[in-house]
Amino acid sequence: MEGNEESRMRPANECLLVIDVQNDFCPGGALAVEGGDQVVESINALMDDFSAVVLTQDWHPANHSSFAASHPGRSPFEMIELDYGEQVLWPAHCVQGSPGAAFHAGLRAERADMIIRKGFRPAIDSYSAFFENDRTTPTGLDGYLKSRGLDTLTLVGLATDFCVAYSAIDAARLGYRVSVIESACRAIDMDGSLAAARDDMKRAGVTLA
Ligand code: VGL
Ligand code: ZN
Repeated sequence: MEGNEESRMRPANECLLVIDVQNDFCPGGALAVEGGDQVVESINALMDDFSAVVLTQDWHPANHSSFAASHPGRSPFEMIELDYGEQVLWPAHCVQGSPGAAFHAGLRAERADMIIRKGFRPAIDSYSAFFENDRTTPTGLDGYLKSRGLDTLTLVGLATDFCVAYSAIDAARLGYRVSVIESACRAIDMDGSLAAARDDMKRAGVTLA
């Protein structure tokens, strides 16, 4: 990072959790986040400071229930009621195996110890890296981190107000020490969702760095 080439290695209990740095969330992608590709360089640099790096990958079947196209007559960014509660309808994105689901080509994905995929069940979306949107179905990440003795998490990636915030809040609830480096995140920010997500994260005890 500018002005500081020095990298300070974090202790062995710390993990860098990189959320959804995938082509569809970058400019030109199906659910592009403004400036989404701008996080890649700083995330790559941060990877050198951590002995544990985990990536998440949004990974939906083509008929996923979070896609507007799966609900005749509905449009992207509308809300809908699903079995587990309210769900935003999104443009089809991060379809399993598609170029849009791949990590940004500049991301040092080879540095990851673990890649956790989420949102692969047709009937449930999963913003959080820990629980699907029914808030109860686990992804398995908690078990992975705990069994490696990783209890302190730094989150970065896309999008601040959805997958990053949901992951950070769940992690805090699960007892992890959690910080989010906002300069290495970008937001969708629909209808004030970024301000709300920042408030929710702070209330959950997440440090916004
Ligand atoms: C995300 C909306 C739908 C995210 C994923 O990564 O923040 N947002 N799927
Ligand atoms: Zn998604």
